[in-house]
Amino acid sequence: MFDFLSEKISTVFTRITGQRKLTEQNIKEAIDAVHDSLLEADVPFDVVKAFIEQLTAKTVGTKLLSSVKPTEQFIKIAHETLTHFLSCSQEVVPLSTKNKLVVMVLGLQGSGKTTTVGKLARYLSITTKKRTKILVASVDFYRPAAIDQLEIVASQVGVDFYRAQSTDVVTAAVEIKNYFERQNYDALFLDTAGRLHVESAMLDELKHIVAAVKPNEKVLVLDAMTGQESLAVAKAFNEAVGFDWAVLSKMDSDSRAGAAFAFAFMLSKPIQFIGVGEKVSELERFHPERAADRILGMGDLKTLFEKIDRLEIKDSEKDQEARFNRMMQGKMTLEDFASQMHMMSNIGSITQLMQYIPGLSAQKISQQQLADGERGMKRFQAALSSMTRKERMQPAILNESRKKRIASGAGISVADVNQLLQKFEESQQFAKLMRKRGLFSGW
Ligand SMILES: Nc1nc2c(ncn2[C@@H]2O[C@H](COP(=O)(O)OP(=O)(O)OP(=O)(O)O)[C@@H](O)[C@H]2O)c(=O)[nH]1
Ligand SMILES: [Mg+2]
Repeated sequence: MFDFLSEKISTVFTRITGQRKLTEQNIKEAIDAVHDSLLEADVPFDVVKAFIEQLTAKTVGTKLLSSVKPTEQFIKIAHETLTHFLSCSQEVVPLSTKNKLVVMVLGLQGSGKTTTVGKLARYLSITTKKRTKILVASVDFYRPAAIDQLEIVASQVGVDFYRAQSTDVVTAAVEIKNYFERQNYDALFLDTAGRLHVESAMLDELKHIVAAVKPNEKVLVLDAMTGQESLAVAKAFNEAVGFDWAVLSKMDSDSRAGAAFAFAFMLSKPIQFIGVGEKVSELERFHPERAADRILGMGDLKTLFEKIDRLEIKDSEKDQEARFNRMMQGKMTLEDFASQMHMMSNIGSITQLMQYIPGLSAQKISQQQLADGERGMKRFQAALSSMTRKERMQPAILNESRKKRIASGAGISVADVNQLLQKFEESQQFAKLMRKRGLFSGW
């Protein structure tokens, strides 16, 4: 997400870390380099100026140099200043289901509203413990296929969809709200129409919808690819309709993330989520502290763990425990191997995973190696899925003719199947070895 900025700024910090002594002069040089990197990342000039002033005030001429570890101290101060800068003084908890939740999604045409409605509905359905009844609906009557698009998204996510009978925007909004209440839903996500530019007709219409449905959270979707322009858009929406928090979509694009950097400072509202791809699962929470980690090149393990946690909800605790016990006893089956692999592929591709792991930035491993790794995983998955359950539970029964059948069913070679079995055998041996050495004791 902040790759561009991170690449520039982490180089500055790596250089400092490599120096044995820190002087006023090299602190100043580092701050100047941060200044230039921010401008290059498309952060508005005034915002860069404000940030550099804060950073300078906390470092130059302070007791930093006489501290025990000046370099660590400097990086810590930079991290704190950055976190504070990306944070919003207003603490807002998004998607609160304490009361009935009505979320209205606003934004320009093509900013990603409909996709974001699906992503947020999915996020809510995964993260709430109790069974939350979620409804999505749209009052976008401008583009003929807009409502059908939302219906498809709803079915992908597995939430309910309602199509208003009326095609008058405000009447339809009231109809949707009534349906939501009558059917006793817990949460409603209302998709709205966008226009190409901020214009008074659109803003007036949104105001009428707000008055009709009284949303408790108004969410602005901004396209990160539009850079600084998106900040002006946010200001216009805020003045005319108001909003509570924002989602920055298309952060997977090679946009320079200047808008994300400047948002809290300029709007005094938080970014709560970022869109990182077209799929409904490609949504992440935005955490200022973690964004600061990333910008400074500290990786983002926390986001990765959260992704894993969310998946674990689906994998029942009992299954996990049983699998773990089998692994401890060196009795893991190919069935276990398959579910582990399935979980991995749900978390994301290897390339995606890499960016979260500090020190493992994708640059250090060649694209070719990554692509080979991904292909290998896919072949393994294909082989596993063309085996019968019995074969997965007792791989010892796999003879040559069974292997041939699996290979042709999966569209791979017998050598690939053998390679899978060998990897599986290695992992079994490894588990046994760990157990022998008592490394599992105390779990
Ligand atoms: N790469 C990427 N594409 C996205 C993301 N969010 C949305 N898109 C794509 O952006 C395009 C527009 O998304 P929509 O959700 O239809 O946007 P919208 O704001 O509802 O558009 P209108 O209804 O026409 O105003 C689609 O092709 C989406 O797949 C994202 O986070 N990353
Ligand atoms: Mg739409």
